[in-house]
Amino acid sequence: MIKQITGLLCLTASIAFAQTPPKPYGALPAPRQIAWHETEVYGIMHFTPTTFENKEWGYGDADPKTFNPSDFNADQIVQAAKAGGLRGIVLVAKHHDGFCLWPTKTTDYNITKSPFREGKGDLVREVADAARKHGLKFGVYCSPWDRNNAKYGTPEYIKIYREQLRELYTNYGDLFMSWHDGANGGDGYYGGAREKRSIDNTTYYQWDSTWTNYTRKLQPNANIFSDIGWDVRWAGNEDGSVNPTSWATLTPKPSEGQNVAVPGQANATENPGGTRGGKFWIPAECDVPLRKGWFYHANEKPKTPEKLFDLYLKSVGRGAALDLGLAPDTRGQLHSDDVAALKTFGDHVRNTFATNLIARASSKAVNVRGYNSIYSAKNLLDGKPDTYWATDDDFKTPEVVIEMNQPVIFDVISLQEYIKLGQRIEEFAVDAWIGNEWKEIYKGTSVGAKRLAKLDVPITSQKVRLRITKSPVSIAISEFGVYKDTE
Ligand code: FUL
Ligand code: CA
Repeated sequence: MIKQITGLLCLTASIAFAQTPPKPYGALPAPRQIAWHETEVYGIMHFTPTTFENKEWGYGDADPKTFNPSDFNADQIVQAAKAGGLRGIVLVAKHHDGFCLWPTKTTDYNITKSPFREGKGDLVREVADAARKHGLKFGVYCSPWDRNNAKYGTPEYIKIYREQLRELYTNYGDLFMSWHDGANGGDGYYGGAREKRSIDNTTYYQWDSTWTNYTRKLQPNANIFSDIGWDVRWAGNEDGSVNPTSWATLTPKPSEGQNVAVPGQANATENPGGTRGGKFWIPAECDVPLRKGWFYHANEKPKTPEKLFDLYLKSVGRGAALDLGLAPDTRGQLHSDDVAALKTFGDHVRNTFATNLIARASSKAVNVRGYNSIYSAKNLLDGKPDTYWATDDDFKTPEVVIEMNQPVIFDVISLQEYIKLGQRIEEFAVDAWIGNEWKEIYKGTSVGAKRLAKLDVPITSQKVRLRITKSPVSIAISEFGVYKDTE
């Protein structure tokens, strides 16, 4: 009798305990980063006097009058981006040439000195408005290296740069990204000096105080992108992909001989793969131009939609984001080739992922946390990112079998962890029931926000099995799906 009561008490206690959500594991994403993960694909737009000079890096000496688009149309650009499935636009408000696309008070080298809208234009405003009108997020990139500014290299320039950020942060609504690149110093016009200026980028820009006192204060929802985060890290290349194993966490490291890691002066060798168990949640952004260069050049062509889909799988499908460079031509619009490539790519993604072929299937998991339906394996198939399958603390390598009413044909697998509880899974496998036995069809590592796998050949099967094969803690998986690539 006593034994029975104790047993009962233990059972009740363990149920009550197990009904609490799993304890978070490792570094966690901030709410602004969770919103960023949902963006998945966005664009970065380069359009300055450099476009009209047909260069990639303007020297900073172009007459502002060269900035003279014949038919600028922010709607055309944003609509093409939207058709491509892009959910945000980062505008290069100032590139290395120093030309400001908004009527800044910090320098005369700006749009009001150009013929654009008879000197009354504000291109940042036009792109921000168009983005919001079509439901896209908006962000900015203001280059710290400024090849036009006479003060570049002196402490005064830092005040100017911060004031430029302040203008951009306070006049254009809520930003989803503040993009900071690492290109620094070197030769330039510098107010007519035409010389080489080098700065010590470990100290000169004082990123910590700029990000703390300007970015965080004025745009708390903006994700800071740079080689080292703070919110989103550079992928370590400009090819549009990260490693097949890529963790959302990173411990930024200084480059050799330095003691601080800063943009442009960090040891980015770990950036494509991240750091397992890294100190901070800093997922990767894969920035890659739609064409060859970041700026428009008539002799270049956009990437094919097939190539873009492949990059999508190697960025978004590895827990990162895809940031596609958009380069308006001298009219101030995207070339019809770019519009077509974006549309076909967008359709490809939309059509492929339109229906999870196992959405209506039944699921049988070896374990559900506390026998509680809140954590049921059904949550894997409901299309809702906020519901998840979780197991008891000691079930670190569980499996779940999904069974359909009839066989389905698929060649893409999708898996998403419930990242609010951290990146937990280290290895997993997917099997299909083929010819009366389980056959392993895919083996993967890091999952995080999303893992997509394209199989070499389509599989026909009525049953699939997901096996978590390595995890330091119990699992929390929000979505599992199989799809047929529409090509
Ligand atoms: C780089 C820059 O140097 C390129 O010109 C471009 O703006 C790219 C997006 O970032 O660091
Ligand atoms: Ca779900």
